[in-house]
Amino acid sequence: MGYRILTIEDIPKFLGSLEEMRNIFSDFNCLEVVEVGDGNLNYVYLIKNSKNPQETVVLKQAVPYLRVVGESWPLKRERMTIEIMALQKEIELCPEHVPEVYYGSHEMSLVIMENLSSHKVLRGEIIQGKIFRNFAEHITTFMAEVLFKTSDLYLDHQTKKEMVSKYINYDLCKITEDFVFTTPYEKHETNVYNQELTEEDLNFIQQDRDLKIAVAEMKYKFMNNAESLLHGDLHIGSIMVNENETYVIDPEFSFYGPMGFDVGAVIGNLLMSYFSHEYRQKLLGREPYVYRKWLLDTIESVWIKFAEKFETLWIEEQLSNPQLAWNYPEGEQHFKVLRESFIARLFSDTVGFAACKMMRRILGLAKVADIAEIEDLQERARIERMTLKLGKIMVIERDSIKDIGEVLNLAKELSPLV
Ligand code: SR1
Ligand code: MG
Repeated sequence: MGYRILTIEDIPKFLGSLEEMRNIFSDFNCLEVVEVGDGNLNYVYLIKNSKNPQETVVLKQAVPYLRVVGESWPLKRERMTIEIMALQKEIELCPEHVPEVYYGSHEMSLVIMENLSSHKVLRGEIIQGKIFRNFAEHITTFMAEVLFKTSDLYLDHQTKKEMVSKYINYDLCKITEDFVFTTPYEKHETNVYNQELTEEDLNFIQQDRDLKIAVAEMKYKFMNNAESLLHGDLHIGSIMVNENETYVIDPEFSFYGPMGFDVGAVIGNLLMSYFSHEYRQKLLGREPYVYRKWLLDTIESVWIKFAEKFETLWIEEQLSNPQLAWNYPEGEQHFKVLRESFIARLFSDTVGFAACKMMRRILGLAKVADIAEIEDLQERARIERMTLKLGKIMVIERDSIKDIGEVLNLAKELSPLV
């Protein structure tokens, strides 16, 4: 079967032709298909048996262009091959936080997976001011398991190098290199700004020596530090939640890169949510304190729990597989020093990448709804300026910021928690 772009009308027949769907659907004549994707890249459909809505799947297909722009922006559909492989690896390492995959076709560039029908996209839920008490616990388990167990700290030398080459993702890495690390920091035709931002606001980022150098350093790290298999786009729109469960979706940007890029994505997005809720909680008719405190506590927990879980996995790995390297009287202490310096460097990367992820959402092409959908453009610009200021400090000062508490204090200086 050659590649073809499926339409809503085609999908029931296509599903009916798949052996794997016979375990899911009892009847292919009553399938309801709705297009649900509002992402930038792909088409996503929700399919249900109208007579038995428990029988349901999600189908995601990559087209040979960027969905949000159209055929004028070609993008190889083979990105789905990476997404399918990344989902399979994540399921192997952390099945409790990844949707089940029922069928994947590299030829058709599509994947059919579990419909998380009782879960919603975290960004939308946060915009509405909902609290998820288990989120930090869950997302840190996912990140620690996947980032540790795909790194050289866990894999043997050959497997790791084979993985690096298997997950080469030229096209989507180029999107990140351009839209996270390049165009937002220059005058570029693809940038989109709130009209209330002034030339001075733009130059504050686009013409500052220290910032330009710091962002260039982060870009080089992104392109050269093949540490672990990353999700590659772990913003809060790539996470689905309900009160009890958390699922990570959409790993099409997956590749071998620096671990701090994923951790920074989560933290940078939550910092933007914190700023946006200075305004949003008032819109919802609430005092902002409780919700914004939960956001700050969550950011703190994301770093602290991630670092603890990552270190625990490393210690367990050493105990199960003791290396001669630390097998001498002071070896345990020396191993501890290595772990501390590794995690301090990972923290600096996390802060630097979080900063880039924040600034790009204000000045670059792709926005976050938390801020971009604030209708009062002056209020939006006020929140955007805070985001730019914090991003600038974080990326320039990333090596001297000592802990996550200091990041939160900087956020609170720009937008007091009251
Ligand atoms: C042109 S694509 C823009 C962004 O959408 C994705 O979610 C990634 O974040 C990418 O940078
Ligand atoms: Mg995505």
